[in-house]
This record gives sequence, C-alpha cells and structure tokens, in this order.
Amino acid sequence: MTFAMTSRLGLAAIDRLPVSVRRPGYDRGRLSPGILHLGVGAFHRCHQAEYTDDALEADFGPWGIIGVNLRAPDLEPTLGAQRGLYCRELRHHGDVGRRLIGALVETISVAEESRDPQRASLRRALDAAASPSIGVVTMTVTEKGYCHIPATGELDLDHPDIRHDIAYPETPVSVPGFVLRALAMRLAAGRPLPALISCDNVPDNGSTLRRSVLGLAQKIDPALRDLVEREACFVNTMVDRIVPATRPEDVSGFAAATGVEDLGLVVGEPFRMWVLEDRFGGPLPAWDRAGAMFVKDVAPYEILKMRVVNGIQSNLCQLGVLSGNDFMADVMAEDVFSDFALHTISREVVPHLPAVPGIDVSTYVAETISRLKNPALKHRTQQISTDGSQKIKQRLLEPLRAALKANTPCDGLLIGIAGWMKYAGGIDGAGRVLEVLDPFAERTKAIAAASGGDAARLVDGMLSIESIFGTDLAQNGFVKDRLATLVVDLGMRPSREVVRDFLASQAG
Ligand code: CS2
Repeated sequence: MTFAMTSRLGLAAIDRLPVSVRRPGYDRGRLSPGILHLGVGAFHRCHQAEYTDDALEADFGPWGIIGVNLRAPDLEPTLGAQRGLYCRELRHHGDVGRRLIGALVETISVAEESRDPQRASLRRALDAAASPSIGVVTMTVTEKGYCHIPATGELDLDHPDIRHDIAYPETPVSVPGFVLRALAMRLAAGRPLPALISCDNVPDNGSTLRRSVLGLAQKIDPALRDLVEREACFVNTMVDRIVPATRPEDVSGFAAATGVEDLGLVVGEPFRMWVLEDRFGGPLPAWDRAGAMFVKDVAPYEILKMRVVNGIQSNLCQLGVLSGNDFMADVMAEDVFSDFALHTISREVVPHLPAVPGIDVSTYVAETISRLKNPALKHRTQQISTDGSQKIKQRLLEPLRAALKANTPCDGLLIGIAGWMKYAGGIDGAGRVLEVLDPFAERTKAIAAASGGDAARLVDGMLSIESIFGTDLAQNGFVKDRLATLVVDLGMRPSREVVRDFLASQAG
C-alpha cells in the first residue's frame, strides 16, 4: 500500500493508523499519572510500558507514566511532540506485530545547567517525583547510572556526579542523587514513599540502587539516611526483551507501512519476561495480570538471565566486532559462533547455575539461542559492547569464578574475556581503530598503548583495573597465561578462526 501523505503520530493521527495496528484497550483520556520512570529509552518503551498497557487493559487504574530523561536525548522533539504516543513493533523473522502504546502520558527532559541555569526542568522533574499521585518510581538508566563500582557494587564516591551531588544535593545530576532528593522532598512533606523499582541489568539492581542512595545520603545528611533506610522500599527485578536501538530505516519502514511517521518507534522481539521481588506493601499496576511474576527471591532468575542471555551476548559481541559482523544475528548465523555459544553455556556456565523455580534450563538455553538468531532484530555488536566494563562482571567474570572454583572448563569464557580486552584496547588485529564507548575507555586504550604489543603486559594491565576485575584474577597464573595466549591469537587472525580451532580441540 502507498500513502498520499504521511502524518506525524499524535492524538490526531491515531485514526489514520491502519486497523492492523493494535490500539490501547482502555480510555486513555481518563488516564492519570501514577508511575514516574527515569530513562525513557527503547527498552523501557518496549518492555515496562507495554506491560503497563496490558495491566491497564486488565484492570484500569491511575497508572499513567511520566517519563523523565535526566540527560540527553531530549524527549521533546520525539515523544513530547507526539503527546507520549508511540508504537512498538515486534519482529520475528518475517512476522511483524504493531501496537500503539498509550501508557506514557507526559515527558520531562532535564536540560544541562548551561542550557537551563535556573534548573527549571530539573525542578519540574523533582516536583513530579515528589507528587503524592506517584506511587511507583521505576528506572532503566543503564549500568553506569547507578554510579557504583562494578566489582564491588558499592557507591563510587569519586564519581564526578556523586561529588557534585554531595556538594549540591538540591540540584542533583546523578540518578541516586535524584532519587534521594525526591525521597527527601516527600519525607519533608509527610507523604508516603513510592516503590523504587530498578529495571536495569545490574546485579541485585534494587539493592544496588539502595546502597548508592544510602551511601550518598550518609555523606549529605545521616539522619535522612536513617529515615530512607527505614521507610523506602527498593525492589529487585529481572527484565528481559531484546530491544535494539531504533534505526532510521525502522522509522521509514514504519511510515511506508502505515502512512504515519513515528519518531518514538521501538522495535523488539516477541519474547518478554519480567520478574519482580514481592516486597512492596502499597498498590501497584496489575502487572501480574500481564504476565509479570512476583516472587520472593529474584536472584536465581537474574543470575540465569544475565549468565545465559546477556552472557552469550557479551561473550560474542566483541568477537563479532573483531570478525567484522555488525549485527548479533549475523554473528549467530555463523555456525561456528552459535556452536561456540551453545558449547560455552552448556559446558561452562549451566553446571554452576542455581535451580530456578519453574524453568527448565536446557529449554531456556535453546530458546535463547533461537532468540539471538532472529534475523529481524538489528542488534549491533557495537551496541552490546558499549559499556562492557560495567557488564562483564555479572555476565562473564562471575561464571568464570564459579568454574575456576569448581575446577571445571572455562576456556570459552576466557575467549570472550580476551575478546573484550582486545576490543577495549581500541585496535583490532588488522590495526584498525575501534570506537570504544565505555567509562573506562581512556584507561583501557592507554593500557593497550603502553603494552607495546606485548600481550602479557596488556592482560596484566587490564586485570589490574580493580574496579572491574577485583583482585583475585590478577593473581591467577592460569587465567593470565591463557588470556595472554588468546589475546595474541585474536590479534593475528579473525576471531572466527580462533573459535573454530577451540571447538575442534573440544571435539571427540
Ligand atoms: C544487551 C541487553 O546492550 C546490552 O547490554 O545485552 O540490552 C540485552 O539485549 C537485554 O538485556 C535482553 O533482555
């Protein structure tokens, strides 16, 4: 079908969407905000917001979402201009399912101090978070948003944003600073505190947020710290759905298919999962009616997901970059890499997973491999490699530690870790410069440059970054030697050849 004119998504354009696009099954005009979400990225829009639309359809209530971005991108030109409306597109091979999501009712973008010297946008966001109508504060702010030290999970008091927030607690720039300020405002006004629900791939995400908020409060006002510790409820969760960054081609493809331009479009896979710790006493949206699970202990689900789904992604994404593959599905389309993923997870990771109620691990692993092969998802290996310093502990290093402790095989994991080291050094085997987007990029690139091509020095340098690796691995001679050999190998030939030889050595 072709359309004479494309209109921009917004209230007026809803009726122009083809009937095949599913609409909210509730009266959006009656929806008032009850959730404040920090970090309105693609993942939130395709995961929690969709669960919330399902919950509103099952049991309507005051659970609209106010979406806040504490930093770029500015939401105004995209979602703001569309009154919060956007579509999500689920793709599985050739199948496409489009749905208009209605839960996002307002957006607030906090502008930098240089652009907003009066901090009016920040005040608006804080007032919204402190408002009595908000019963839930959720967040997807990426791993580094928690300002913690990856190796220990403790607040990084040297983090520039944390130093800022200790000096200026009323105009915070960090996520823990924002949450603390909002809680302080509510406590001062005698209002009940909202549930604080973290939806990032951070180990013990709710507890990590709690440690960061309490650690910061301790520096600002110990009495406030005690109050927050007593009153606030931080909820751990496990979240899962693959949602790559939206590309211009996705937006133009949507416009061509529907006649409507949607600059808030998100594209994901059909699979989704959400497990929340059941510990908040107050009201919540009917997310359980939408399939979210409320359990006593999230940890086994979280460990399973981070070591299997994210583990495969992080084991292969740098190897993918090093082998010239732009997208994860292209990596997984090469038998050598998908066999390697299955081999590593089954032999090295699965034996050390905790039992997870209701989940058969081998079915879960097979399903994960097939999800990662979905060619309709254009998930960049570069995107997954971004911020690897914040990801590898829970995805690769903890499984490695478990295998070392049990004295079981771990070479597949070591190949992934060597891949990260090679990548983080910023130059591939052919001498091409790689774009390393990571808070530790300057440091890892400097380590690689100072190693002068000596792999053992490079490995020593990387392992000495205690905030990522702790202290144990730098003292393990086997790990160091193996990594050095692999780094040399990955520097000399394409990663697929290194992986192929490894698999051949395992055969029989
Ligand atoms: C990915 C995740 O970019 C990344 O870090 O590994 O976003 C991943 O796709 C999701 O966690 C899947 O649930």
